[in-house]
Amino acid sequence: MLKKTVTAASAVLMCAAAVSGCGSDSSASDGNDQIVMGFSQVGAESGWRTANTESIKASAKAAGFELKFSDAQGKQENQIKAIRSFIQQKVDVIAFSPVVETGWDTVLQEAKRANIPVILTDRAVDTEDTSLYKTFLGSDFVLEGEKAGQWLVENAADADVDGDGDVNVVQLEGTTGAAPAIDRAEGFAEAIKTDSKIKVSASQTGDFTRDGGKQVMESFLNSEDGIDVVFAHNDDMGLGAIEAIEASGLEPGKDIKIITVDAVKDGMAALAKGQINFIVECNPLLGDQLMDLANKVLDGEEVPARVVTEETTFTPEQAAEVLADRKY
Ligand code: GZL
Ligand code: ZN
Repeated sequence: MLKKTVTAASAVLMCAAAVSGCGSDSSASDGNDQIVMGFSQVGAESGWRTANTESIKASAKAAGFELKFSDAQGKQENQIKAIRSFIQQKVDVIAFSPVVETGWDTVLQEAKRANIPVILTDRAVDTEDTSLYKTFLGSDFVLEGEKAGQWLVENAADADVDGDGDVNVVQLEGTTGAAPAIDRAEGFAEAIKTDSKIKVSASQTGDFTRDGGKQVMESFLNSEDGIDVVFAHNDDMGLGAIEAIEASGLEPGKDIKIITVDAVKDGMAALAKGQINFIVECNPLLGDQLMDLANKVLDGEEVPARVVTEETTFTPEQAAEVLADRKY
C-alpha cells in the first residue's frame, strides 16, 4: 500500500476526498507497499467452504496481497476476535464471511473508526447501517431456494413417490441464523406455495455438515411417515442423508428424491449417479472478484453495494457431462 507521509490534517482531507479508499497508514505491511488483507473465514464445515478458502488464498497470492487468514471454526466470537486483531495490526482491508447474520455492528463500527474498509463475502449481515461495509459479494440465496422449489413444482407428479397425492418434504436446514439457511428456506417455501400438494412436514438444522445431515435424516426416517423428498441446504447434508436413507434400506434418488444446493464435486458425483435428483449451484470461487473489489476500494473507486455471483442448476444428465472438469 503506497504509504502516505502526510501531516494529520491533510491525511484527514485526503481520507475525506477518497471517501472510502482511505486505508490506515498500515504498519501491518512491514514497510513495503503490499496490500494487507485480513480475512475471517466461517470454518471448514463443507466442501463448499474448502473450495471457497482455496479460492481466497489463491487469488490473494495472485493479486500480490499479504493475506492474514483466520478460521473461526464456526464460532461468531472467533470471527469478532479475528476482526479486532486485524484492526490492531492495522491491515489495509478486512473481508469476512459472517457465520450468522446478526451481532456485527459493534465490531464493524470499530473497523470504521479505524478507517479500515470492510468487504462482506459469501454471507450477508443484518444491519441498519450499510456504511459499515463497502460491498457484499455473494450469491442470491433466496433465488437458490426458489430454483429448488420450482424444480419440485415442475416435477411434483414424479416426486410423489408413495403416490398418496401429497409431496411430503423434509428439510435439512443450514446453520441456524446463517443467511443461506434463512434465505434458502424462504425462497423454497415461496416457490412451493403454488402447489398445495407439496408440504414441508419437518425441518431441522444439520449445520451444513455431512454428519449433521445424516443424523437429522435418521431422526426424520424414524419420526416421519411417507417422506417423498429431502431438500438439503447444501450437498454435504444431502450426502449425509444418502447414507441414512441407504442404511434404512431405501434407494436415495428413487424411493426418496433429493434436492441440494452447492454443486461441489461429491454432490455432482452423487447427482450423476442419480442418488441426488437436482442441484442448485452456489459458486464458491469468489477470490478473484474479492481482490478486485479490494483494490478498487483502496484506490478510492466507487464499488457497487451488492455483487451477485453467477451460478446455474444441474440435472443428473448435466452433471455427468461436466463432472470431469469441475474445479471444485
Ligand atoms: C453459501 C455458503 C454455505 C454453503 C455451504 O454461500 O455460505 O456455507 O452452501 C457452506 O456448503 O457451509
Ligand atoms: Zn406422497
